[in-house]
Amino acid sequence: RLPSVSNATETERKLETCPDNPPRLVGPLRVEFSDPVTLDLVRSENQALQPGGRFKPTECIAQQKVAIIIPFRHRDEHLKYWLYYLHPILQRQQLDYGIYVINQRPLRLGKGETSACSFSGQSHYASLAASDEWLPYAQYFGGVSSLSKEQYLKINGFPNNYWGWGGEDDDIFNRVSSKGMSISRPDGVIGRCRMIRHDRDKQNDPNPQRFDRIAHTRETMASDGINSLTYNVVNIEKDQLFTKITVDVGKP
Ligand code: NGS
Repeated sequence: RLPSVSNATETERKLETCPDNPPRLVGPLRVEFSDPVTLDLVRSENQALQPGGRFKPTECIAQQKVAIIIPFRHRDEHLKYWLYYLHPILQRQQLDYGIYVINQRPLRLGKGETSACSFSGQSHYASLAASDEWLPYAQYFGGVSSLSKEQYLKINGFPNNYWGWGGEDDDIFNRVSSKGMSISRPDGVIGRCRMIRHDRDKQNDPNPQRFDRIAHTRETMASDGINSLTYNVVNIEKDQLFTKITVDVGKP
């Protein structure tokens, strides 16, 4: 017998595509950062996850396959709440998804320095998209954004030549707009987000070169991006809730 051309399993072939409106959405949620949350609690509440923070619905075939990429450094307290609130939402949305925490290999912190976390309520939402709830300026592209693989490759990925705080998101805005793409900013009903307020990180001062860099994105983007990216993978950890990839991206 000839091997099947499709790699879908027998069960998948019988399933229908998930509906446009997933049936178990619950609407707005109360999001609090004062309640204690542990990773074990999140694991016990998300038992349908596959190792590495992977999920796909069993009742239908997901319309979207999404990699959620979290650039990460010293924010374990924030990540815990993120996982607690987002995993159930993404499952109710019937997405085929995976959570990838990209951990920039820690700089050596001085004695007594830890990453600071302070929380207070502030709405913030952005995606290839950002709602009106928190838009510091019209071209803002920070926070949460989404791109298809094709869109990402069209802009040659993200810049590698920004060190320290600020401007890298403006560079991505320049890339997107210079390729003639428009940015959709869903309203606060479809696109909702809650920002975890925090202090500026230590050893991450504003980058004095950022204004000069964003003035030249159009000239630099063809040679600086995914095609010039270099890094070393230091460790890959597959937790039930996420895949954490620790990378060394070098230094300025
Ligand atoms: C701009 C920064 C962006 C930053 C935004 C919001 O000034 O990278 O502020 O910052 N651009 C430059 O510095 C060129 S925030 O209010 O979140 O601290 O995302």
